[in-house]
Amino acid sequence: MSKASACPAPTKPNLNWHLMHHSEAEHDLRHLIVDISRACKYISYSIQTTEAGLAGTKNEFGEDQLALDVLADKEIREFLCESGLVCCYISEEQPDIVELNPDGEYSVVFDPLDGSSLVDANFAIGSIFGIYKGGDVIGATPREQVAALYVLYGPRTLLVYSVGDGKGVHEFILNDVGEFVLLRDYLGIGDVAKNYSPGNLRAITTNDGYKKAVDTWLGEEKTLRYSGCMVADIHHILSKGQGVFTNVGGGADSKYPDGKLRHVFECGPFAFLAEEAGGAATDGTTAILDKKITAVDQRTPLIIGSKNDVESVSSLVA
Ligand code: AHM
Ligand code: MG
Repeated sequence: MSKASACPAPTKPNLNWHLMHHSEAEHDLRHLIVDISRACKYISYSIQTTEAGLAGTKNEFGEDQLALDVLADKEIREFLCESGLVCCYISEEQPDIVELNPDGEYSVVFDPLDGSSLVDANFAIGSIFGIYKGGDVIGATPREQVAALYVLYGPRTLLVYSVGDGKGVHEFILNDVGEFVLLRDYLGIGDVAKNYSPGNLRAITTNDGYKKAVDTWLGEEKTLRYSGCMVADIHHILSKGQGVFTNVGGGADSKYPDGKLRHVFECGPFAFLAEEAGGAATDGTTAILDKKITAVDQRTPLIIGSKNDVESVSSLVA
């Protein structure tokens, strides 16, 4: 007679259970991801309860920091410290690599609150994370990430993570008792985009290839989906199972010669998730996952989403 397990699979798997039993993440990596998710619960609460205003300080790029940017950065730092698992981190809100526990085996790269200028308009915003083993993120490539995740603070708070290696990309929802529970597993990105999401659109005045790409999308009558928060815009692709998101440069004399987005903590984590979901991410010539990280503030063009469209836009803008 076979024995009945005393611990059957839960009807609603939570993040910790999923990391343990589905993704079979190493003990410490699982704890680190859960600790990051705990920080994001506080951020989610702060967004709902804190009045959005300027903190009166500037980040390393000279941009005004919002009170919520600073708060989110602090909340994440506290949980990374508490975990004891992190030797250093790179944050959009910090000018340099921040050293934490010298014995910590992981590095974390993050944008604490992406799209925070949209807070007053009550648009969706998000947090982005990439996790590396060891302390040498500069000189590494994003393919060396051992996990990537983001949290989207919209009408609902969602968390999407992957540990790569064919284990898939999975979506969780923050429920009323403060638990991230599985909403959809194995998010996938099909090869053909019906939706397009054109960031740094000002670049079409000087980047002919980008203009051609946008004209093509218009001619094909694709559907525009652009909110101004890459977390929301790329989540749209993962959620609908297709789409293409771009943020490319406008040439040497333009405001953003290499596009607006940062390689290490914005593009790298999303490239990891997109490839795992069956999509692609490139700067036009090199896969984002294979592009070396040279500096904390390195920017890169990004074309991400459905493979066929990523390829056709790349051939125009490369
Ligand atoms: P942020 O990290 O300062 O919020 O900037 C990044 C954001 C992305 O989320 C978004 O895709 C992009 O900036 C929008 O830029 P633009 O308004 O120029 O299209
Ligand atoms: Mg950002």
